[in-house]
Amino acid sequence: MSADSTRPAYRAGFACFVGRPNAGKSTLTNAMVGQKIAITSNKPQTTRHIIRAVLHRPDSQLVLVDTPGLHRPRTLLGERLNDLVRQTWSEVDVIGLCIPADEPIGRGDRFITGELAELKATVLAVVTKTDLVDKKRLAEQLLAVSELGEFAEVVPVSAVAGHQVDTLVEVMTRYLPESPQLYPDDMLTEEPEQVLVGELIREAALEGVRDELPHSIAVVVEEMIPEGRLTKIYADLYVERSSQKAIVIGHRGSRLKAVGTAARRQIEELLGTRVYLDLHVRVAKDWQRDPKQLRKLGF
Ligand SMILES: Nc1nc2c(ncn2[C@@H]2O[C@H](COP(=O)(O)OP(=O)(O)OP(=O)(O)O)[C@@H](O)[C@H]2O)c(=O)[nH]1
Ligand SMILES: [Mg+2]
Repeated sequence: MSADSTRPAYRAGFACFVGRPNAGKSTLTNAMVGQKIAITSNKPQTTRHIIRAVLHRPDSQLVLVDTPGLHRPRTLLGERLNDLVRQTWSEVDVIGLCIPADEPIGRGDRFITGELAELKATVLAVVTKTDLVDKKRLAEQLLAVSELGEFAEVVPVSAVAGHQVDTLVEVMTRYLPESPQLYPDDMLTEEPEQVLVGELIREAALEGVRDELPHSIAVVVEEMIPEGRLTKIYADLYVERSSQKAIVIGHRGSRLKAVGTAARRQIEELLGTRVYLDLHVRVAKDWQRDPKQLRKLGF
């Protein structure tokens, strides 16, 4: 018997999750990849950079594109991020609309569902954070979601508990086109290390700050110098006002020190070397609304 006649066709393509901020898109992306590629936090609008992660299987390659949450923009940055999201939608084969199991379906979800219906991609509904609700509530949410729009499938999943994560990979792969391999075998992401490192610093800085401050934080990695088993990293953490700078630095620099320590641990894991992190806090006045500053900060 020839092996080829029984083997399923090789499939490869792109998929992304969409949904309101905090729906669990980045956490799910990491769980599916089995490695931390995207940063996550309990603050809305955590993701600002498009990150691609490649899931290799013997007969498929699923490229997951993590995008920011779609929201009503209040700044130029917000508008740019929404544009990035819509551009990604037009480029992927499969879209997973994420709706948390523990929150009622809202106007935002209806709005997004309407927009997705216009696209050529296959749209699945993904009910996230199923570990937060009981069976009855989950069943109700699955029903409500299936009535929300025309979805190819409705898949419940918990990234934190690891429930149904592999099933979701399988389902998404099923809707990819037949295609030759898109990326080399061992490639996990094409994002430059500098971007990932900056994101890990921002994630650490988001811990414990609130109100407007999380949105005002941006990180730029200026230099990464490998020196044998050590990597020296020079980075700037930007805020929008000097009052915010004082909060980020903390009493006698205590907060900044804690942020540096937390970030360094994560970066060491990513790079597999020891890390020396030189972190400075700077003010870029109202950068979220300033086109020149946005460019400088990589948007
Ligand atoms: N209990 C539980 N919490 C989850 C799960 N997935 C995500 N979360 C939490 O939900 C919050 C938001 O997760 P993110 O993955 O950052 O959400 P996001 O959709 O990427 O958010 P933005 O990037 O802001 O659009 C974090 O505090 C996560 O820990 C899950 O399966 N179960
Ligand atoms: Mg995210």
